[in-house]
Amino acid sequence: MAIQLYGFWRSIASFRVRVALRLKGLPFEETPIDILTGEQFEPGYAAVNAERVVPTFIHDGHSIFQSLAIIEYLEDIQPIPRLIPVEPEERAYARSLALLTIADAHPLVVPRVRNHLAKAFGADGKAIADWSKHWTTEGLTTYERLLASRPPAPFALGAEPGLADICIAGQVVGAQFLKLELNAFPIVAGLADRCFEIPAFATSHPFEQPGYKTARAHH
Ligand SMILES: N[C@@H](CCC(=O)N[C@@H](CS)C(=O)NCC(=O)O)C(=O)O
Repeated sequence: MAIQLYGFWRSIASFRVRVALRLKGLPFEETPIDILTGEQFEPGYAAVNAERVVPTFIHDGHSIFQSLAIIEYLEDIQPIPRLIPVEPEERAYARSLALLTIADAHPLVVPRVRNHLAKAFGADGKAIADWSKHWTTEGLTTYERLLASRPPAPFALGAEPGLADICIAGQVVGAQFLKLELNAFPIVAGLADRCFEIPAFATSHPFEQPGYKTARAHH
């Protein structure tokens, strides 16, 4: 059955799901929800996703949200190629690396948090950018420490790219949005470079999405 994805070009969580779908060779159609203009709150989409966020994944009559849940579902319906190792310890390590950005770093820089900083605390554009740079750098710093103690070979868990690499590459995309230098994070940067040599990653990058190209043409 056809796979439909509600996403947005700039959404790092949508990026994660796009890469997983492409690594698994599963065709999908993406419907954009502009989370910068507030389309996520319109009644039509609010009925699709109770959390009013992207991505939402629709397959076979099921609707699934949260990028990690979606990627684990993909792993269940199409186990090859594996994105999450089978051995319990490796599986836990892959999920730990994933949650570092999904649960800890990325949620601090999403539009609803940035908007709340402005509304509730009067933060201006610079203060919000500094906030985002701080938390994005924290995430990169932790990834660099982890990858230094277990060097990529050549990907985070071994020979093939998987869930952990998708999440680390997404954290690097966040740094690119903020024009952060990656010099202090050479192992993370090297891993991301290897990922973006792979078409599934390269074609899923926010700047490769039609919505980005349209937005840029209008500015
Ligand atoms: N933990 C969620 C994150 C979902 C999320 O926050 N998505 C962002 C875009 S990356 C969003 O839709 N934000 C809308 C908003 O903040 O108002 C996941 O991994 O799917």
